[in-house]
Amino acid sequence: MRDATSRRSTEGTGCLAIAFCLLAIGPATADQSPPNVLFIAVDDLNHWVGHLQRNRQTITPQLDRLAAWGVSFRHAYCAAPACNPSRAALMSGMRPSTTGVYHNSNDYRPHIAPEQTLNSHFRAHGYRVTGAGKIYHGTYGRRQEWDDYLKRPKVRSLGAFSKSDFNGVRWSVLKGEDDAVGDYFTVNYCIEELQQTGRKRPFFLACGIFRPHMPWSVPKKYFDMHPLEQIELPPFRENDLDDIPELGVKTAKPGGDHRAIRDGKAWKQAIQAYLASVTYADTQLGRLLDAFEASAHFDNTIVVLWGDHGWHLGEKHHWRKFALWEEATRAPLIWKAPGVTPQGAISSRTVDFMSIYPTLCELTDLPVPEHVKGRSIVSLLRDPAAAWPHPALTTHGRNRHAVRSEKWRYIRYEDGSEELYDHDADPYEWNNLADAPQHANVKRQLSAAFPSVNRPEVARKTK
Ligand SMILES: [Ca+2]
Ligand SMILES: [Ca+2]
Repeated sequence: MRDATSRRSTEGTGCLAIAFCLLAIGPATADQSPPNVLFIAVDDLNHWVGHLQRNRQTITPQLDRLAAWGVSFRHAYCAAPACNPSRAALMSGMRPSTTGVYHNSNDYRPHIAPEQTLNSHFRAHGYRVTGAGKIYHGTYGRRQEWDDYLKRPKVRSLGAFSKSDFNGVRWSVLKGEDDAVGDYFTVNYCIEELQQTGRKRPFFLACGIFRPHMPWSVPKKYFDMHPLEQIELPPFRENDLDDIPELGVKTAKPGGDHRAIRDGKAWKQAIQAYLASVTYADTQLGRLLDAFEASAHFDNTIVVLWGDHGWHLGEKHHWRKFALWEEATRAPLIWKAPGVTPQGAISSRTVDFMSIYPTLCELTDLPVPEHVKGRSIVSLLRDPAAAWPHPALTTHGRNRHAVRSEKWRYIRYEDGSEELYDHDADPYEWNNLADAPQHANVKRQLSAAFPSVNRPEVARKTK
């Protein structure tokens, strides 16, 4: 491994002279080859990440290490709170309300052209585009859009010490080591790609880590890092659903997962299993970051890491994603862009994942395709505290949206019912203020961010 300490100190002190720094280095200086892109997705990773401090039980030293290399966003939100529509939107640059791809059952492929995707765009502009693991949802990926993509590896199972299943919320305490889970091989593939040198084309390397997606089955050592007797429940109100519209209560489905888990006295066990899976994913990320730091590409590679949406673990009597509240919509977003991002900064500005496509284009001097409607956040990567008046938008079904500003969350369902939360006073969204007359103006202002076009849902895939 090369000397990371000296590199960091050089960058750190050099950038004290900010004006000089901006002149001296940039994403595409004349004597430098185009920057590579290391594109990392972590499936179902909510905001329980160490440096974001939402849940202090979590153990994520590698996510925190990556954040220390660049800029992490405290208020980053998915375009849709489910795997397929979130990823289809992020990778196409088009919102669910534009494509009609709202749910996991909506196969995006007839509605998003191959040349519209982020990976195709980079490939068309001379990048070697490769990947492994989960970038697109399930079986929906189009392998022909990639120069190479790891086939799903056969993972040799050594069995489990125990298994649990409550209404489909599932986990196992696995025997064996890190290679008992497929992510180990995803990361191996990406490490080998990072170790290549001498290629003529810049690379766009996509690493799709699957944990902490269910089943939360990871080796026992990760459960042992989160002892059951130390697990704490998230902040929670028994009567939290009392002031929520009917469609919101239906979203929470309190009689489903939550009842099964409480009846089974398994709430803390489930949290332990999620935390163990987060730490497993974090550990695999660490293997990737080690290889990246030791590679020839560290100083000329843009890194972006995103979770595809959040996850409830009993807040609002709800489990999983599939909702428009903070827990289901907020996910990590971390950027390292050489010559652009300061080190170890956290931005509080509200951004959503529609920003990723145009931001990557701007950082690499690629044109932004006409169909891509998100806003580049390069200005926030340069100055994480810069003014940013734009709220984040999340969509969960046709005409069902949430707008998030730094202070407010405003949800409007398709029947016109609403929720409004003041995050300055109520960070867990317990008090729905939507009916308070003094907030009518706030709702009116936030509603300007709702999309004007709400395309009908496309066909559902039949099994
Ligand atoms: Ca997901
Ligand atoms: Ca409530």
